[in-house]
Amino acid sequence: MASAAFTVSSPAASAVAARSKVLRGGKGEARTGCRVGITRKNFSRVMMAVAVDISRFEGVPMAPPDPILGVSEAFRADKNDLKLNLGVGAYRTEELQPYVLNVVKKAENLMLEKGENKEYLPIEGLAAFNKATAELLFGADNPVIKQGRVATLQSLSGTGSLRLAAAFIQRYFPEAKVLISSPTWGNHKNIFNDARVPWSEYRYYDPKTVGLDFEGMIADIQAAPDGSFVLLHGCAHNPTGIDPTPEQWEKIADVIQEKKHMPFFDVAYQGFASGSLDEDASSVRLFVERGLEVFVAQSYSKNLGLYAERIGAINVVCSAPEVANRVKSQLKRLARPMYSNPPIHGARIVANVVGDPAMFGEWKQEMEEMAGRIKNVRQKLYDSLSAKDKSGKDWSFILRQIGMFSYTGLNKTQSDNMTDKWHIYMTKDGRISLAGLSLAKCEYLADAIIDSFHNVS
Ligand code: PLA
Repeated sequence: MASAAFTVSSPAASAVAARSKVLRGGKGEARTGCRVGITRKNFSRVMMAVAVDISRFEGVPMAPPDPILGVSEAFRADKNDLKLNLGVGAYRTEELQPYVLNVVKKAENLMLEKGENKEYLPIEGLAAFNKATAELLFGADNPVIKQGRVATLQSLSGTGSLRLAAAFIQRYFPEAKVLISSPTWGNHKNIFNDARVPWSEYRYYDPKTVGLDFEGMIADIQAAPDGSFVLLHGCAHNPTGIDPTPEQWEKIADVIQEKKHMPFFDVAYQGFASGSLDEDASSVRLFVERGLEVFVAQSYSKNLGLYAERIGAINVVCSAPEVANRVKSQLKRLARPMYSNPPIHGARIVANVVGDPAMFGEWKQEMEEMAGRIKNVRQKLYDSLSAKDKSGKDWSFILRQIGMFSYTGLNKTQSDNMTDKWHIYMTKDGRISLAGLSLAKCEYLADAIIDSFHNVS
């Protein structure tokens, strides 16, 4: 029993040992690197499970629903016709239907015609995708690409890329902590927690101005220990929809440089904030132009509508090509035991679309249309709120926010009212996804917001 976490002595414990031996195949063979998951603490619970012969999972509690994806589950269970899902950031048409981009269908047809095989990809992913994704992010003629200073690994969309980078930080920068904005996308904390990377928050949102707390942000980044990682949303900050101005980005870069921090960008919405791929990458490019080493996680869930294909990348800009090679080798080493190698379908779609000038043009047009539709509902929501709300409240902050979301300022009780009374599903932090809203539903949403804001505290 070299692998057990405690010494077996009592008859009862021997029974457990015998049972666990049976469950492990009865041979009691030494399994190096594997520990029986029984500690003194949960030993009695396991004993009880054995005694009454009930599940060995008695000690596993029910997890709470996910604050974002759990909203979609609740929405599906609601039978009311008025229901509206503004929880997850997923683009819908004006008819509130999911949207597959025409250019994606075109690329998929081409792929089908070619009859390509389904062999494993290398650990680092599809070479044509990695080239295309780095060029899209940094710009094709960026010197860092020409000089081979970027380590790019295709990974499991934005989330998987962030998780891989977190594992890298945990392994090679065990002393460092990650600074994340307050608030941020809820899953950031889970990602760093699971990777055992310590994090703390920097001020970002100012409820008084419903804008950026720029002074607070700078002060907190300045006060962090030198060499910290600073997680930044490349564009369309989630959940607030508030981005720094170009001048503010310069100052953020100044402090990060001064403090020898490592900028770590999460770019989940390139092209979706402004409608322009280049404009939405300008924050990242500014840091790269300064010669800094930078981490960037990318996602194609939103801008190409490839949510379920799980396609994205982690890019690490390094000071020299030889450093990039080493970093890449270690990212591959981390990916191999986690998921071995990434899926091919989405990678081929991206590579085909970006690699073909005609399809690339079509994509940009469709992206502009999607971003445009979101801007239209944003305007209509603001107009409806301003016309209907007689209290004199200024709703113009909605127009100042960009991207898929609006951060309404509604608190948890008010958000509960939106769902319980109005069948409008949203996250409990007051965020609504405008990508899930139609022009036709703006007035209804405005009624619900006004009721929740003024009649519920
Ligand atoms: N980073 C940010 C800032 C995000 O908002 C999201 C997605 C991701 C990364 C990850 O996306 P991906 O793994 O699909 O590439 N945020 C969504 C969905 C749209 C979610 O929570 O998973 C959201 O509703 O906030």
